Amino acid sequence: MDAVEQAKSGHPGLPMGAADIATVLFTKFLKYDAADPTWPDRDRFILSAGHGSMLLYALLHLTGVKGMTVEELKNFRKLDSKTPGHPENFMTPGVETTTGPLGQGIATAVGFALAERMLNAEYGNDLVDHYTYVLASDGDLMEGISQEAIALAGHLKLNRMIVLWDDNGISIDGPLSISDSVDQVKRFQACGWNAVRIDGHDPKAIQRAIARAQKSDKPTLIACKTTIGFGAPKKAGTSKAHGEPLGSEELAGAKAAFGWSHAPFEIPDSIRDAWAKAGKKGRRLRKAWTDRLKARPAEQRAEFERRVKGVRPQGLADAVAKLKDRLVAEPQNVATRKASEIALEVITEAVPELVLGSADLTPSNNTKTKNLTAISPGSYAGRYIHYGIREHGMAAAMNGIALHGGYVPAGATFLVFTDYARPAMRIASLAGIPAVYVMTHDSIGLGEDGPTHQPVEHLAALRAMPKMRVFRPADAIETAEAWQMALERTDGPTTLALTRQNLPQVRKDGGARNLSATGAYELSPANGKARATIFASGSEVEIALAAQKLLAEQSFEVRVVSVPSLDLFLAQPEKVRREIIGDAPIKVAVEAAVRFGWDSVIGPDGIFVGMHGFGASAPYKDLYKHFGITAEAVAEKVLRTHNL
Ligand SMILES: Cc1ncc(C[n+]2csc(CCOP(=O)(O)OP(=O)(O)O)c2C)c(N)n1
Repeated sequence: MDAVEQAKSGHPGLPMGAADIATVLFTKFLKYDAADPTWPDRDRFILSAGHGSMLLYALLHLTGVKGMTVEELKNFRKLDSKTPGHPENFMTPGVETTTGPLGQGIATAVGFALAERMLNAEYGNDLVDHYTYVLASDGDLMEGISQEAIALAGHLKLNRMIVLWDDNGISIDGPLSISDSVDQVKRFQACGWNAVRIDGHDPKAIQRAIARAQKSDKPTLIACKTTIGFGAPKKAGTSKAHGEPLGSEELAGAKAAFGWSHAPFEIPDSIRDAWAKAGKKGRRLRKAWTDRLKARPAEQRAEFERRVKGVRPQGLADAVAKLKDRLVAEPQNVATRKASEIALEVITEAVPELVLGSADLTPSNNTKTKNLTAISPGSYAGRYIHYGIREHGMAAAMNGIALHGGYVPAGATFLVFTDYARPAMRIASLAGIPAVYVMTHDSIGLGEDGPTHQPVEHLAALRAMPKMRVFRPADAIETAEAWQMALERTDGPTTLALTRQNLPQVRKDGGARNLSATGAYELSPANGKARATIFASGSEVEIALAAQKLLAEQSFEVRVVSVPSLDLFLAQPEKVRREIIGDAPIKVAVEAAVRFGWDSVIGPDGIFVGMHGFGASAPYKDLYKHFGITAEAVAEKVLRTHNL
């Protein structure tokens, strides 16, 4: 209450209403040691209702997490504090994941709970054996993503996932009854969950319900009936307690109601001691766990430690270099989705923590290599996840899998459906989560399925997302390089945009040097001084090369620059960019997508050959002709500009 009051903004309602739930959970159940908030076998606590962040910060402070001082509580919502408006896992020790967009936390928790079971299947009960607790609000359960999440968790029987729902019946506009009449208990039960209702202010009832949930063979929802802003004389139970400071009168009234006579931020010793004790209760368990880890054979222990720390294996670069040599010896004129499968056959062996999956497009995304087995309900030894037709749920679960530790998740669908996954992809970018999105059917090149399935603005939209890296490889070698870059990256996500249609292999060089690492490089130099540069990505590199040939036949020399990652290229130092862009007077970009973003390479006067609106349904070769994305069109536009 004091922190929200001091910040003059924030949400006191949830912290006050859910304090009883959190107290029982943190003092009686949660397995953690405040001295080491990153201990791999700790229970995870996810505050899905991120607006109630002060509850979490108060808990981290009281249990004694290092750095979570009372000063941080006083600096709530201030720049560079460890107490930002919504919880950020990269700012605050003890925060498991960034939350704030309602629904993300509960959906991310599914990934945490799944990773726990998968790692348990690999390393056994004595190293991996913990619960994932979620505190969710009405808003979390109203969001559509919650359905994808609970359906997946229920199906997979993730019985170590326990959701405590702050069932206070209030949101911003007023009582929930003005907009919702779902029976959440029945909904969860229909999705294969246990679901019970309790009084969320009765510590005994909370304790009994969690104890029972821990023994369940299904995930559990505990609907905790609470009063928002519990204790505030007038605002309790109303939307006024939700998102604004209580104000001095209500604050004083609430403190009086609780018999609290201490100054703001002052915590009496007896209470401080009791919480400090709670913060230490996992210490013995952690020490015993460390002993068990030490008792493992050295190699196994080192591998476990490497994986949970997120360090990539030694063999990746070597495996990719060898694959590239093989591709040079035996060129593959295949779709880049197929090239990705070829790369994965090698990479999945080199990177045992890579876990693949698809939102029900496995045969189209080419993500399930022969060496991977799928996990199934109750059986978690495997490295492939059938996420079902749940793109958003998949992307959020991937965040949880990555944040849990021990795995690198790669999930797939069609590029156009990144729209369905985008809010979770944005969290991955913001929170620096190294997930990989395998997005196939990346342009009008998918053909007959038509404009609903043909992405045109998606590359630009993804490139605009800070810290998201987008690769659109041109052939099998660039695809292997893109996979290498995606997996070597540990500070953010990568999208691979891959074709449905076959492409010629344009690269003739193998070996360890990764040309895609600068985002763009000269693929085919001019024979003499270049009069134009053609930049292209993915399937249009082939068109750029054909245009180069056509122009050469007319003694007009141009160079071709392949741009597998426009955003990575634009992030290069100016010198590198200048060198690759070159000084040929005419600049052309060819990409079967909208122009947005390309001006930073070709300038406003550059020639753009691509899409100017939505696609159409037809065989892909007809579409390329129809939309004028052809070598002839490129050559003609270059010559016309030259002759101006
Ligand atoms: C996806 C998303 N939409 C909208 C919001 C804005 N928002 C923040 S809190 C809130 C109401 C939440 O009500 P409830 O979940 O019942 O929380 P309580 O009022 O009980 O604290 C809304 C709409 C958001 N954070 N995320």
